Amino acid sequence: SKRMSLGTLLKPKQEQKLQEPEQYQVVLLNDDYTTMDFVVAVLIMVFHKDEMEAQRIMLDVHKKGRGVVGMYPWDIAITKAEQVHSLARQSEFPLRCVVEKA
Ligand code: NFA
Repeated sequence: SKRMSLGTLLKPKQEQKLQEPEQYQVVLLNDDYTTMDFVVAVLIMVFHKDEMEAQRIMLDVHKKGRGVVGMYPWDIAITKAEQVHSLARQSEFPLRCVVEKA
């Protein structure tokens, strides 16, 4: 078929929307065995929450069964989930989190 010039097919660079990376939710799951203090410590260490925000998220997960801890690009979300599982395993807690498309 007849070929179009690239200039007609492509928008000028300045008009092209910057492609923001897709965001994924890291969701923390409640369980009956992981201590509240451990969950708060993980939220501070892995997700850089302050003490009050970490307490709020932990209690929300404790009451509701699950809760969004943060939104990140795929690679960062997966790495944070792995860090949570690694810390939990070292301390013999069953704490789990999952990564979900936002
Ligand atoms: N439900 C746990 C307890 O009562 C605390 C907890 C909160 C665990 C959030 C996992 C996630 N010790």
